[in-house]
Amino acid sequence: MSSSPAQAIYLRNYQAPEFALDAIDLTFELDPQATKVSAEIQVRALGENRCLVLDGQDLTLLSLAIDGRPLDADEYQYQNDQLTLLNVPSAFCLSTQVEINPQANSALEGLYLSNALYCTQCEAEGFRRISFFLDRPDVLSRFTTKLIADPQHAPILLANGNPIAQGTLADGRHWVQWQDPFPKPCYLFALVAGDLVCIQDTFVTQSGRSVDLQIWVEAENQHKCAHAMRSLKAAMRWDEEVYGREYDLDIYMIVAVNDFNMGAMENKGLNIFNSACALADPQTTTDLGFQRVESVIAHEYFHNWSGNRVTCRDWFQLSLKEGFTVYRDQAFSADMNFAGVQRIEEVTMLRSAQFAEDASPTAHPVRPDHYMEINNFYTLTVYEKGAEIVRMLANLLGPQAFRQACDLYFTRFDGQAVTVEDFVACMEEISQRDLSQFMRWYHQAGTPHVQVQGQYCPQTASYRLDFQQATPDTPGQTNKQPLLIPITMGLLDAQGRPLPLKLKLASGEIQALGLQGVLELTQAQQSFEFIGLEELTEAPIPSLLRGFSAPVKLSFPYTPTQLATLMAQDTDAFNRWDAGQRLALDTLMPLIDAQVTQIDLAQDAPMLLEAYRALLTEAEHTQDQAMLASMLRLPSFAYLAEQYACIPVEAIEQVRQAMRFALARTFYPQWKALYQAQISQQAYAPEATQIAQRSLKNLCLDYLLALAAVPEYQQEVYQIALTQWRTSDNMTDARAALTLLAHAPDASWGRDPLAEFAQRWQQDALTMDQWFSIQATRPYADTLQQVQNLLQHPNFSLKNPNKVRALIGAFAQQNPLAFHQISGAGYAWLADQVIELNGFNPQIAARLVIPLTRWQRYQDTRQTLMRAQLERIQAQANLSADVYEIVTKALQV
Ligand code: B3K
Ligand code: ZN
Repeated sequence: MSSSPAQAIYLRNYQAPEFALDAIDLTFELDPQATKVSAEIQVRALGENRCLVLDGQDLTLLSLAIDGRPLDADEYQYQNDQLTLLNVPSAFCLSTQVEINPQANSALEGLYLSNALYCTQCEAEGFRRISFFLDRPDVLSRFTTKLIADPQHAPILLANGNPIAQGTLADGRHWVQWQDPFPKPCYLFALVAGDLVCIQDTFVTQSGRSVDLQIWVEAENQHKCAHAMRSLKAAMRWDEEVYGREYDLDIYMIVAVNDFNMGAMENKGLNIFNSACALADPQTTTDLGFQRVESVIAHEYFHNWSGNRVTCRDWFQLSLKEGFTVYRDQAFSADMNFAGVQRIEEVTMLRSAQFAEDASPTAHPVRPDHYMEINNFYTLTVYEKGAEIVRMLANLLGPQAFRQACDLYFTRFDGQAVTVEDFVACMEEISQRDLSQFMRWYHQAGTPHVQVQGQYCPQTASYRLDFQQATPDTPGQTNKQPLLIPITMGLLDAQGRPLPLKLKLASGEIQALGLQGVLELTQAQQSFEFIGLEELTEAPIPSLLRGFSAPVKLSFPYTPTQLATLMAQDTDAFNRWDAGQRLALDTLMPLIDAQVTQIDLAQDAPMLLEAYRALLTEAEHTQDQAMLASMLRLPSFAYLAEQYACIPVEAIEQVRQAMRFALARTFYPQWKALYQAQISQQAYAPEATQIAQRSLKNLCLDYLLALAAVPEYQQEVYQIALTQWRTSDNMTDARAALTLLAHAPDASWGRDPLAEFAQRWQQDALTMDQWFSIQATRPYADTLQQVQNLLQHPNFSLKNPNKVRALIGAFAQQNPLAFHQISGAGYAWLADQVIELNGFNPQIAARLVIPLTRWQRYQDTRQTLMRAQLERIQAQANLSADVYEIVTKALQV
């Protein structure tokens, strides 16, 4: 908890540092409760100012000297997290010694203990909890780090860079000294010490250098590292091939720790990972888990260039490294998996979760202009929408020019701390385009709405598309300006055949675009006219926003028949899927509005019925199970909720379940046959084809279990799920079956399997997280009571962020019926947890409170109840800046 009151920091007040800290030589004498940190810092004044103000938080100052001369008490001040040194020389060596208590550090920021392991997390502002320093990303220093520890407790001592010396002291403690040759901001500093084992490999870079790859874990996790290592090597090769980027040190280390606030951290040469994002084995990890490991390993590796070699000038520029790096890891994952489905998954998340953030009290631009607590800005907007911005740039420039612009960026700014403008300037320079309007994507919060109408004119054989764009107001931002929105598109005839695009320009000139083009929307209203459509007898079908070419909500008055044609025929996989989503929304939303409890497909959903029939008829012959599974999946609760200003919680859930039930019943033989056709005798491997097959199989199982309460199907579907649970050799299938059993209306179905799971995995913390999540997401109101009981379970701990996410996070974010129960009990319980967490881990507390901040989206009773909980939290003494900022924003609107 910060001792100073929370105050906003503004981008417009940025000032360059007045001192350079060229080098820092650190010595850690590690001790659980009293670690001594000595630092020798080479300081150099850059201007006239001789008053040096360093950051430092919760540090016990032991000694302070300038060029070896200890300072008198009147020569410095340490208060409000700042150490002020008056009248310093223009260049000098500052020696500091402080004491810190890693064991008492439950915020998991700075140096802390995870079980018996010392580890650090310094981004964004954790280094100030380790040593006095200029804790800002635009101060780059060369780091040397000496670690001293008891060899019994900490036989392994790791830090950034290369090991340069080691030895043993007279008192029996051992030490290792590390040196990082690359100047870096202190947020990339890391150390790890403890009893670890290592999986080793080597990678030969494109220029022929050999790099040692090491993954460090606790001994019991040694068998779970192969996938991370494979992923790392694939990422290293990919970055060489696609971006020409080579790794720069002789050693690359990854450490997995159990207690970690986020997924992982890209510390130079020493990545620290949440074990959930590094460890994987078929017995305990689902396909999704394997894919997450692959993408997070790649993400952190890619940061070595997009983030570390070229870093951020200030924290407002966070998306400069995060948006770009997410874009890079998405492109990597698309190359490793099925690209179409990969894109569908990215957009699904963006449209349900990031769009919701954009429409909430915590909405903010991809580059925010102020913050109280920077940790609150590691958001979907900064990461995922930031990645969409880079994707638009890549598409606007085309692959060659984009690569050249990236080369220019990496070369020009190597070793520097830069801004979003610097990045976009490289794009401008290479493409010779003016991207000043495009920059609005970084400044304006909110999701743009694009409304499109089509006008077909048989007389002139032309088709005109009329576009309107508008971005809604967001807190603190009104009157948004038009954006440059790239619309990748094509036209289809009524039979679904692609039509050549001949665009009539304002000059009267005709531009032939081939079968696909990109329309650049720049104005609030704009029209595009296509000519030469003499062959047509009726209006063409526009396929708009292919590949989701811009992060917008696009509407077009499609008829159900047009959507069915797009679903079946469009050349763009994403739009085939999205046409299905549109058809499903158009079908489900009127049923939700009517609050129906039963659906007669022939009457209530004739086109959707036909679409499913067509998909299931072709299913047997499909080569693309991944795509088929995506096409057959109904829109999620979250995506449906996003369509409503006021979310009808029960009606959405009721209609989704009724539709699932109706589809299950109508196509029961097809689901069963398709399910059986996907059962494979192959040994489990987390590779794309198998993953696709399992996702289709488990989707079929999901439909089958929709009939769990129907007497004539009950026994059969129960046996199918139970058999899968009992016989599967991998967690993907086991978890899918267990979830469906545990979520069945008859609670007895899940009882034994859940007990068996706990019995088998109680020693395995990560695996037990899944057990907590499955129970937290049972879609019944009485789940709250069960979740309350689970808080007391011996495997649960509020101190472990993974557990908090698995139980409390899953309940609040993935169990709408139970969380939003009209009594308000779900809200009150969440608030209790937030208040407790605020006391020891503000970052996690601030994440957890988010569902309550979305109160505006629910009906009055819920609004009142949610606000009451926010007010209760706000009234707490000792509220952290993290929670204070979020709660205040939520109550201000
Ligand atoms: N850069 C880190 C996130 C740090 C979060 C600090 N609260 C992980 C990543 O995005 O790669
Ligand atoms: Zn990142």
